[in-house]
Amino acid sequence: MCAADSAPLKLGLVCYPSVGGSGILASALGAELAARGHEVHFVGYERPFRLPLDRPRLFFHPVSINDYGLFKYPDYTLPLSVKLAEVSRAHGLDLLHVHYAVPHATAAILARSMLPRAIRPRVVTTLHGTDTTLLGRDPGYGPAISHALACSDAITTVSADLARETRRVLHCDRPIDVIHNFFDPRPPTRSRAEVRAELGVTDELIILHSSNLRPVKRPDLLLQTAALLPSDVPWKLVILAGESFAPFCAAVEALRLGDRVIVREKVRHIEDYLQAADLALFTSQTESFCLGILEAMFFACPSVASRVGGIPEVIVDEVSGMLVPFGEPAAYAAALTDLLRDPARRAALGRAAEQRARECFSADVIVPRYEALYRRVRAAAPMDFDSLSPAIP
Ligand code: GMT
Repeated sequence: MCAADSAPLKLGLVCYPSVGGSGILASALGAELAARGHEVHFVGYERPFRLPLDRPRLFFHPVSINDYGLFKYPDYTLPLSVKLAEVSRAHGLDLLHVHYAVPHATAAILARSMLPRAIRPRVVTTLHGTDTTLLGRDPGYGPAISHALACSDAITTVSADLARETRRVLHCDRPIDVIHNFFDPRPPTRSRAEVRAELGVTDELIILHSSNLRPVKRPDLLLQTAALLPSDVPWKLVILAGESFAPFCAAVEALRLGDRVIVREKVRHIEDYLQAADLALFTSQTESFCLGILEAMFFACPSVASRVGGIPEVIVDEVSGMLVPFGEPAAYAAALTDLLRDPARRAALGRAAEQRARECFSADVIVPRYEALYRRVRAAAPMDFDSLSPAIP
């Protein structure tokens, strides 16, 4: 390897700053890259939720959005592209790595084309899930996503399943690098006993669910499943909600789950709650990976989850968790009930889950794969965009 190959990189990262898996993953990646000596510049309308403050080589550049009277809908893509071009130029960025295609990949390729050829950064697009599975199918977005992928220097997906879906839905025939998600747990800030006391839990088993509660997460099935769990085993369902839980309070009451469900919104120290959990439940309809499952695995907490999308790449069924056909509350409840009643089995699955998380999905395994991709892309000749086949022929 020559010196240039191992030199630190200058990277621009873009993600949604809200509590969503793609933003959480991008924030963790940025922090890890900065800790490994690279210079990392986040660009976006808000500082990402889990991005650590005051770390060397980690910067945030806000994009200001003007709500001009003429616009019915404020535009973010153009100011983002201008800011990306400015930051690239000012800091000599090698590469822009955008997480979630819409609108970040389009903004990045526009930023690149605004700059003189000699200083154009490469563009890496990471697809996270609904940018392919939902927006990719939308005729108002699909061709723009296909075009942005065709113009990206490299494309990654967070699971092999999402790579297959991307080829199928977006007719993408470019190479796709599958790089699974990772998690790097911070030490909890409180003890397990302290967290359980805060939750008002005494001898009950904690079933955890963490998500942004969007419709694909199927919070309806989550609550219906809880309503079928046995009453002779002490348990509580702890929901860590990335968004407001208010829309679901009526369902909790209707299902008579008021004394079983405990909600915490937008928690900053998720590790505190992960260490207190005994089981986790994910009833998603689609899921390219499901970072929530992985976070629980790092704390030896096995999940019962839908057998959909990339989840079978995370959980080995009946070894490091339980996979259940999607959509049947009775099936999720049966799997959970078995585990609630069987501490030895729960512990065995938990141990296997933690081992798998550390061996396959730790920062030390995954981050070097992104670094290798960046170096490969930087070393390659710039793409010839004039030879691209048009997204709208
Ligand atoms: O695709 C989405 O729904 C958004 C995205 C997010 O930002 O929350 O979630 C996706 O990305 C996560 C991180 O890679 C994955 O763990 C989630 O499985 C995935 N969600 C879906 O595929 C529904």
